[in-house]
Amino acid sequence: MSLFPTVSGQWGWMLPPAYTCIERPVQAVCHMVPNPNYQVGNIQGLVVFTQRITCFGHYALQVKVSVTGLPSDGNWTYHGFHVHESGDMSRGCESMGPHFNPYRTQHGSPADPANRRHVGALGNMVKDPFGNMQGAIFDNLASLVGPTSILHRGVVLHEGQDDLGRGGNEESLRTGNSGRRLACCYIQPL
Ligand SMILES: [Cu+2]
Ligand SMILES: [Zn+2]
Repeated sequence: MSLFPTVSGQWGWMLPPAYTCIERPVQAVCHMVPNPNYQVGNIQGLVVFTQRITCFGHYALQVKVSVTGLPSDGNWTYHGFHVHESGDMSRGCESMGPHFNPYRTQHGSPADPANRRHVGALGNMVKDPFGNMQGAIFDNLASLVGPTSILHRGVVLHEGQDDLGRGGNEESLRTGNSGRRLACCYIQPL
């Protein structure tokens, strides 16, 4: 016996298809590799994206990051961490293009409203004095479904700190002055 009784005739159009309302967690992974165009340190890492998709919409995207082997001067440092437009790593991290920016807005902080940040602007990740990075981000704009989906795009970890659009120059509103690309990866749906 099926969940919905069979209704035929003039009322058949009222039945929802059985798959319209399935609650599910969606996941994606990204295996960080050093930028072949700029090899510093001995970088390895993993980014895991998890999001609950429900019948009524979706929850914030959880981004878990763990990276080791970053070059370190022995201090805690901030590093720009973004989703870039393309998943293309054929010419290293540089071929991943600019920040993922479907709404054609200026660069900003993940706390800024959607019209004043890039969808890919996930802000900064903190590196410890030993060259390790461990942490989680929740983001309300970047998603694994819909128009702001980051699937098949790229994650780039930068050498410098993202000024979150507050740097007072033109580059700040484009890239956050995060500097060179240390490592990157392709966002692969699980
Ligand atoms: Cu970036
Ligand atoms: Zn940006």
